[in-house]
Amino acid sequence: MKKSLVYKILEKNLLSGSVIEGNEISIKVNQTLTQDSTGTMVYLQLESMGIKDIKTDLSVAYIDHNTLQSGFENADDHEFIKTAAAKYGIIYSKPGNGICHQLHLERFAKPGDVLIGSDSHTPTCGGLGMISVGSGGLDVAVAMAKGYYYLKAPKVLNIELVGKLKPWVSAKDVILFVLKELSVKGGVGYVVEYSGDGVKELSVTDRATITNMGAELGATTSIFPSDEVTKEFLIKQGREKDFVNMTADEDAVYDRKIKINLNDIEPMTAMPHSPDNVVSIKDIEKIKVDQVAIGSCTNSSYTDLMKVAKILKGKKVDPDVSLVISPGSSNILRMMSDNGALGDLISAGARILEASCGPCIGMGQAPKTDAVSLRTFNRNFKGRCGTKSADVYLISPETAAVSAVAGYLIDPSTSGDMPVIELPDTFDVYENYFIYPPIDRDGLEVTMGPNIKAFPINKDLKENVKGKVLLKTGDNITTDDIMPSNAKLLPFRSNIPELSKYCFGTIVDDFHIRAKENDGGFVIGGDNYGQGSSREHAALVPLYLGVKAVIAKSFARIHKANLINSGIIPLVLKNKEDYNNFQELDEIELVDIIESLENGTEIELVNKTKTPIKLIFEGSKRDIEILKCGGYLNYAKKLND
Ligand code: MIC
Ligand code: SF4
Repeated sequence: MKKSLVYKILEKNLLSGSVIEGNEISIKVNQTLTQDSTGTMVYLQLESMGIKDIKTDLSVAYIDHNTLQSGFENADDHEFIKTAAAKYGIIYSKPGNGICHQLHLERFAKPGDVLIGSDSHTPTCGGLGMISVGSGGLDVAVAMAKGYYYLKAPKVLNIELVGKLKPWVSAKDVILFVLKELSVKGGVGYVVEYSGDGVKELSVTDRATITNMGAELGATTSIFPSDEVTKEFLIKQGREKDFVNMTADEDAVYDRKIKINLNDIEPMTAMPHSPDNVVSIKDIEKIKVDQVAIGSCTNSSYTDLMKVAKILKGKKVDPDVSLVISPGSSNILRMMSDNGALGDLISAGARILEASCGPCIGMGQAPKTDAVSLRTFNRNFKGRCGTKSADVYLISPETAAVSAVAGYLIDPSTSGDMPVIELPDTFDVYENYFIYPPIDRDGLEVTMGPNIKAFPINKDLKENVKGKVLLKTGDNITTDDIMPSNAKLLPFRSNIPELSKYCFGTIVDDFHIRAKENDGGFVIGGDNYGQGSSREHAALVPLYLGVKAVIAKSFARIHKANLINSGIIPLVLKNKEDYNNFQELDEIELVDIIESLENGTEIELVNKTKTPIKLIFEGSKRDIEILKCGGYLNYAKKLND
């Protein structure tokens, strides 16, 4: 059978199982990445595994999220990660070096290899022909400790790109267009594989913008072939030796195919409050803008920021607009400083931040009350920017720059000639923000500040599980809803008890109180429960508060894996209409759950006042063993005993 690129790489790295759609397989992991806000948990978990050396070819610990040190907490987390990196043989990327995905693409990503990262936007490196999957921190710790990763062999959705983008239309508009077509759950269960003549029209960083936001489709990952464009990118980064040509077989077999003519795409925006709420900008009324934020792992490449600098050169940011720019990497910032583009940004009135996630994760720059904020980022969930009443629109860097000058959200294609960016022959890479692990690591220990607390561990699953419905949520609940993340809360990523006070904070203020008063209980969700980030805090905090199971119409991939790893049972309603039969504080019981899980039969839920409801567990035999042990760490311990 003619193979997709995805299946070729999975087969190359296969450790167990057979790569047939729907089968559970394990694959060899070549590289891992962590960032600091998920990384503290990862390295605590790695510590608990008692290993000496990691099993990957390369692992990198980036510090890019919690870079605002308003107290000792973040600085302590950085120190912990730095010492853990040295102890286990991991490369440490200092704060200020840039955003993990942009840096990994520039410095380490390799076509044909497998990367697992504790961040949902790890698929960015798919732009370079690599299988790069975002996962919960524990899966990354296991990948480092054991060298493998388990996943369900995915369905493959082929997006064939033909034609050429019109002036002022860019890669961001392409992925917004795809989101409009497929929605935030359209990619669940799939890897998206791009092909077609249109691919060669896109640079590696354009491709990375597209694979980055495949996370917003709910896809396991997205991938582009590795071709001459990839080779040229690697040569400029001084990494020609990493190049391998990787493409799908001609006439490869796919589970679903879509064809997109790049020429049909217009400048787009995702309107509040979902990345799939997409329209063509020309079809909406002019909107007055208060803030424009440029950067994030989606749009902070050299080309993106140079386009912005060219548009702003000699112009002035509108008096009512705050324009803030966070570059993707220190090298990009340095190059723009050397070639004068940084001066053009500053002269126009832009606020320049350090190379980091910055406003994308609410690390400062929360807009004013009721503000309209245009962002080149990837998520516009309500409240994520730090201001609940703000409206965030996702747009391309071109649209951002033109709108910052105009003071309104406008279609950039009415703005005359589009800037063309010439890439330098070399990116003149330098290494001063990377700390490589010492060769002799004997006797090295980690440093843990007072803010770093132990993480909760579950107990063995019981045959019957009962409790009250603590919360009933709607569809597309995000991990930003379950465990909000902002400048105030990020310092507590290694302090679950403190974080727990804010659980489900965008929906209710008192979830932690409800949970304590009722000795834990259940959460009821709608479709696509847990979409968004990879943060396992969205499972660890509910675990700490005694949540036993989440019952939903359907789940997002990474969050479901995080629930299982924490020993919280994700259960799907057999009949979606039964969602209407739950009310908060209903007393419910899961009956004979272990027996049903083992026999693969439906699980009966008894609701004291109503007729029983049928639930389904959608997972592998291994997942069931993990749940029976009360989570992955207990399971791994039992395997070792
Ligand atoms: C995000 O963009 O939501 C984050 C912050 O990068 C998260 C990780 C986290 O919560 O630490 C993600 O995307 O996985
Ligand atoms: Fe950082 Fe934002 Fe990218 Fe998450 S989405 S990794 S917060 S830049």
